[in-house]
Amino acid sequence: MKLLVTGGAGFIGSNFIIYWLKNHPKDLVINLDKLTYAGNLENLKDVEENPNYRFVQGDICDSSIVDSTMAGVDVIVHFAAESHVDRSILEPSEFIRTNVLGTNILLRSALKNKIKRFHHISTDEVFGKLELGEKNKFNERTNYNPRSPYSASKAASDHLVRAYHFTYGLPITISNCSNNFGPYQFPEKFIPLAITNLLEDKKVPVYGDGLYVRDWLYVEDHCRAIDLILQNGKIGETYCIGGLTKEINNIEVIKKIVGLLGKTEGAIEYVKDRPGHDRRYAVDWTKIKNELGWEPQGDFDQLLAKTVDWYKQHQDWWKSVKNGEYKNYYQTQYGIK
Ligand code: NAD
Ligand code: TDX
Repeated sequence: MKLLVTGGAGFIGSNFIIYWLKNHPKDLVINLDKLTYAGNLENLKDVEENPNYRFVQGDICDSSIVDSTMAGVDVIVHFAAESHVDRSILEPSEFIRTNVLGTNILLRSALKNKIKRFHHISTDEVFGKLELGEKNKFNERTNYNPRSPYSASKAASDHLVRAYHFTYGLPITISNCSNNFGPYQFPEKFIPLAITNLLEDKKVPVYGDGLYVRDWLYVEDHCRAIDLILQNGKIGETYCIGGLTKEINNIEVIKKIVGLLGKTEGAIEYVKDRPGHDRRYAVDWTKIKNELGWEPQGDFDQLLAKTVDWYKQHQDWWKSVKNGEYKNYYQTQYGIK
């Protein structure tokens, strides 16, 4: 099988390529990535010599490169996106361009090239927010209610993917997952930001009261879920993918990381809240469990410790990332260096 992975130099995409080539060594994987600030070929060093892997640098908004890269491809796994909520609040335009227009270019080309399956990676954020203390979780029937420019752009892309299925018969599947964590996550996101700041003896900025809840999903569990969808997921269907954490808030996550690194809670710094900050996400993953036999493996504390350890062992990786453009972003976002 020949797979086209978009955004394969980012956090989840690179974990997915490494996972795929390990578990499906006969398949060919093409990675189409623009290499924005979030794309990093260092993530793929272990596979760059693999004859079944090929990298193409290109923008998903560029239809000529998309068309030429798609020739002969069986399956597309579409990760490429602008992915950080805070950056979408600072400047939404690039989110609309890549996440909406770029997805449309890929869909058009997928149709022309008679792709067998277009799998779209989306987020639980398209469903909006849940309240603390309510029992509800997001599932495949939850109405869309995105509240940030990022989630609005992802919602638009989900709608387009479904529209191509119903209007033109494009064979699609969609997955909406919760917050991922693990190796190679760009340190603008909460967990790697906290770990790397603490390793640099810097404070960890916590938005608002810190009582926001996310449903943490280990990236390898996510990759396994995508694998099962690609193999057995029904065309036209959506699958929600969630984690193992039960209502754990940001402060509790930080306290665990502080403990793992032998730091003190004095390193936690409450800062101005994110505008429109969604209070709680929680995903009901019954459908993918019942239909495809997926469930997250392991335990949050153990996987968080493994992730902290990875950042301790890979200081060169994140130190080179936390440079240049990152410093400007950090200054703008947090007002501190
Ligand atoms: P990331 O920001 O780490 O990586 C995004 C990748 O896409 C980068 O390699 C970047 O260079 C590439 N890219 C961006 N614009 C591009 C363009 N125009 N053309 C080609 N490549 C482009 O993102 P991530 O955290 O790995 O997320 C991957 C996907 O998963 C995204 O679609 C995101 O919305 C979704 N998602 C992420 C999470 C999470 O917790 N990280 C949770 C749910 C869903
Ligand atoms: O400095 C911070 N301080 C803080 O308190 C940052 C960066 C975040 N936070 C909070 C905001 C959230 O409540 O931590 C929580 C997690 O924040 P992010 O890591 O920015 O993730 P989130 O906004 O929840 O979105 C993530 O999960 C869904 C990904 O970035 C998205 O790509 C994905 O779709």
